[in-house]
Amino acid sequence: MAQSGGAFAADGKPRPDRELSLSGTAELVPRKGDRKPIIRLTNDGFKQMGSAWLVRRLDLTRSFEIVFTARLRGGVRSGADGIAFVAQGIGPRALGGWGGGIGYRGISRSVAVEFDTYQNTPDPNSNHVAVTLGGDPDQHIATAEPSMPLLGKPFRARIGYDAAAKRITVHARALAPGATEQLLLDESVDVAQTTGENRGWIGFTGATGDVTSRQDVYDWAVTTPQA
Ligand SMILES: [Ca+2]
Repeated sequence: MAQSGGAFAADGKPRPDRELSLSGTAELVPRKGDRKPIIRLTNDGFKQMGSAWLVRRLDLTRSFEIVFTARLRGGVRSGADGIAFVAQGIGPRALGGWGGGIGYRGISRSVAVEFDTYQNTPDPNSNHVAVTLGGDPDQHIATAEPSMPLLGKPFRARIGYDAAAKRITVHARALAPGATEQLLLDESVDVAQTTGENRGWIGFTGATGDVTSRQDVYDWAVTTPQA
């Protein structure tokens, strides 16, 4: 397994400021030590949307896996709207709609795995994970309800793409001692075909609406199998 890079400084340490392209309300929040900064997609304000993409394109005809920790903290009113991992073929400044759009609505050539904390009309509940295509969060091709709450406490997600089988798998677990990982989704998706790109952009989006939350992603890493 090889760590997918971004830009690296002369001392070999990652340069997260050059590794990611941020749009909307997305910002990097430094952490102590050598740890990569937090990607803060929204900051508890109304009608925010943010996106953060790896500057370096990823070969979407190959398998990959991304792991990350997310912490979605509710605002004064219960938290909304959630975050998504997205692979897309639009570009490194792509940004979608606020509210139930989770920052990816309208990113037309995309595959999203959303972690949705607010029940809009098309949603099954206020705690679901779903795969959606073409930047349309109203059309879930698969949904699952995790056993842990997406809102409040941090959770660890692992999203794998098997390019040979053309399947996306989504695992998640609470970030607590003894928590077990749960397979949430295992869906047939052709990422390169759906994004229209053999080399596309991957990253995260998030949004708030009339209900808000602070939505952070951190400790993320992308791996690709060696040829
Ligand atoms: Ca929703």
